[in-house]
Amino acid sequence: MATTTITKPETLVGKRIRRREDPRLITGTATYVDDIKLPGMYYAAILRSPHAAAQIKSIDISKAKALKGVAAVFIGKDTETAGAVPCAASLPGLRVPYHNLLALDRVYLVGHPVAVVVATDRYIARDGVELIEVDYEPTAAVADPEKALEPGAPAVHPQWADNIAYTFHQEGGNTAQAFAEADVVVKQRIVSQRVIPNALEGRAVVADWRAAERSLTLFTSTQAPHGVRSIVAQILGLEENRFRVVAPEVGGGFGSKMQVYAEEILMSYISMRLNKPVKWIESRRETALCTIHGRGHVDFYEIAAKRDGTITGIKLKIIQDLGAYFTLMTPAMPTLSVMMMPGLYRTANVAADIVGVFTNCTPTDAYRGAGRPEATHGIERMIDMLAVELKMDPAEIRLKNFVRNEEFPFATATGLLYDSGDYAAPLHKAMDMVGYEKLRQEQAAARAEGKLMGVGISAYGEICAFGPSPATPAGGWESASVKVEPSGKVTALVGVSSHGQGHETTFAQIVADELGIDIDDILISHGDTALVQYGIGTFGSRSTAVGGTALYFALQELKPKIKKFGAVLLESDDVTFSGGQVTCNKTGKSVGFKAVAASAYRAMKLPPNTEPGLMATYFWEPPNFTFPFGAHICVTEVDRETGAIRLVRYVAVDDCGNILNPLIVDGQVHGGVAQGLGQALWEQAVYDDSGQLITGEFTDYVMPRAHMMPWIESAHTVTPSPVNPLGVKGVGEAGTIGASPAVVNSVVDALSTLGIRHIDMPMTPEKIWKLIAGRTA
Ligand code: MCN
Repeated sequence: MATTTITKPETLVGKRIRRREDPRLITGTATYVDDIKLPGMYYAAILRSPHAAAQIKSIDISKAKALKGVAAVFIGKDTETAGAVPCAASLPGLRVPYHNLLALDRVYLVGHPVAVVVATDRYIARDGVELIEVDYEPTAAVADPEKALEPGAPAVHPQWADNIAYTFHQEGGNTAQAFAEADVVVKQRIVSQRVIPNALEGRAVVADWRAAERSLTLFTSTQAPHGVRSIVAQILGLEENRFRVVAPEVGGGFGSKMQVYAEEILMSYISMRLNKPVKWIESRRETALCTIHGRGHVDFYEIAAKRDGTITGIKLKIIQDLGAYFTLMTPAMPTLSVMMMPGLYRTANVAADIVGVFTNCTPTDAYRGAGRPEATHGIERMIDMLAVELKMDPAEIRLKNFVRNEEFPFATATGLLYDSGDYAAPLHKAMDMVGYEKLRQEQAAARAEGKLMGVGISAYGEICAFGPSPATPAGGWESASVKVEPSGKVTALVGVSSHGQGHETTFAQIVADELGIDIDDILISHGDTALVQYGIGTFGSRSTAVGGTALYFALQELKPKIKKFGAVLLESDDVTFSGGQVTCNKTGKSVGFKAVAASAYRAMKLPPNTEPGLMATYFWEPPNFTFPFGAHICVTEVDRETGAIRLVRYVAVDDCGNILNPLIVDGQVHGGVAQGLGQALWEQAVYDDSGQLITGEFTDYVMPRAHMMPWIESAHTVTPSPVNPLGVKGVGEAGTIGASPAVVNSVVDALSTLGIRHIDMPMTPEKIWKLIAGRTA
């Protein structure tokens, strides 16, 4: 019975395997929500408020209802029983506004949904929207969080005149003493402006209620299908076991799709009311107005230090622009910034205050990095300013203050336990790559010629792999099942839900290595609650460290059973399983994985105390977060005449522990850097004083295009995490977190000869030109 087929001797983890999901994506044959067409399906379009703040005096839907092809029109009072958009974050004293699905008597932001028209096609639905007459009485609005705090500012929610949703204070060590004894204190107001997540695919929903079966299927472009199912089921009183949520192909999310949005609840509700499938597809304008925004910080930093550059204390006050309402995690975002405020530095004394402020704007929530880019931007700008003050090299001051290798695991002043690190290693590597000393000489020569050349460093750390369950509202574990078919084909069902990250490749690499089988025999399945055991979802760069580990443990559960079935086939009780073979240790005879799989299902002769079949499930609770880190260096040249910034070199050295797939990790870093550069240089959600979003289209909102990107030279150092057996940390957000301070530090360095010490983002040519013109004059 023994075979000698060696199917796969080499290991795949650590190799640059091309993404297995790409052929269907780049040939346009993948199935997105908008590709789903169901018999008798209706289409929905949403009327949204043109005002940032207004009373609704009346709504006349009669003309819309009379339009041929319109099946129904819903307004606020029709959907009152359908509940509200949920917020899962809780903080002491938090004021949570009731976030209704459709406006009742007031609107609180431009884009506030007012009515839904359901029709036989999407064009009729849009025409129906045009026919609704709403009598609004506009009231004063406020779109700037600092102005919202001024006495007499318009109240976003009339019941809370001060516009304050909450305040929060956290302190570690003795900041008062640190500042009292400091040789030098540097202060700066730093803005991390509001930006708009723009995934290639906007949000999209198809809801299909089958009354006879009491079942609902919701196809939605989400990062967390199980979370959507639990929350929508609770809101609408649905039975979770008859409610299937499917995330088909998801064209990016960047955090914005980890939410439960009004449209997901509304379409489910409408499908149930009409007993018909109904589809809603977001327009680009709706993305800008109605999907969450990111960042929205005004930060006030103070940093205390000794003359030798030792940082002794950090104080931070964050004014967080929350928007008019909360989505799932809105109020929690700046608390993540507070957690990461010491960055990679040893400082034992920190004090932070947050003021969460309502404005008549789109809610802010998790956008790639979620709180950590703001924290990194702040501390990395402050370190540079301190270096200028102390006339130290920005690399030297960082190296002096980094947590030292022997101090890990390192307890921070904000209550975290950094798992592992060698913070100097990526900085040294990045400095080697750019030829730091020579670069500074070139800069001196360029300056002598009157050129504006800058070198900017950022050293970032991030908290990711969310996370131990006590630290996450819906649980921080992850799950995986491994199912072996009789033919030896293997399906891994993972609770995380990839939407561009490449899990179908990296997770298959784990399976291939652990089972010693061909990667083509493996299917990674995710994003369908009817197929996959419960999972938490993909966000916070957690999928590999938490979901990948759950998968690893599910595979370990399976191995003893594979051995048992192999032992029966080999008629031996002394076998090993490796490289896809069960081998008898005495005779050297072996049997291949496929034969073992077949025998487990044929079950002619079962091993003692063993049931037929080959399947294992594992739910893994991580003991801690993981803390990746890295160093980016950006070289810029600024044109004196136009203010244009040229990105001359960009070096990114990241450490995400052991690397499963360097090709994918580089891709993640490149994409992340693009978003960080977008924030640093071009992107901004600009509201006018009346609360109109004036950068709500791609003509005004400048996304980085391919030709605007520099060549990114990426490299890695490897410091395994002790938190999980794979030794991995997250990388999905790293590029974004490291990028913005590297670029801003570089441009400020370029302009430092003109006496410029800080520039807020985005550093548009106009802003830079005005700064230069002001100094030159
Ligand atoms: N990886 C690896 N080795 C490591 C760490 C990660 O090979 N040591 C691989 C992973 O297996 C995975 C990818 O790198 O294929 C990212 O893994 P991870 O850091 O675990 O992050 P997640 O998979 O949890 O993805 C979430 C993260 C976040 S929070 C945002 S926001 C984000 C991002 O990933 N949004 C993205 N990357 C994105 N990429 C695309 N294309 N689209 C998005 O919306």
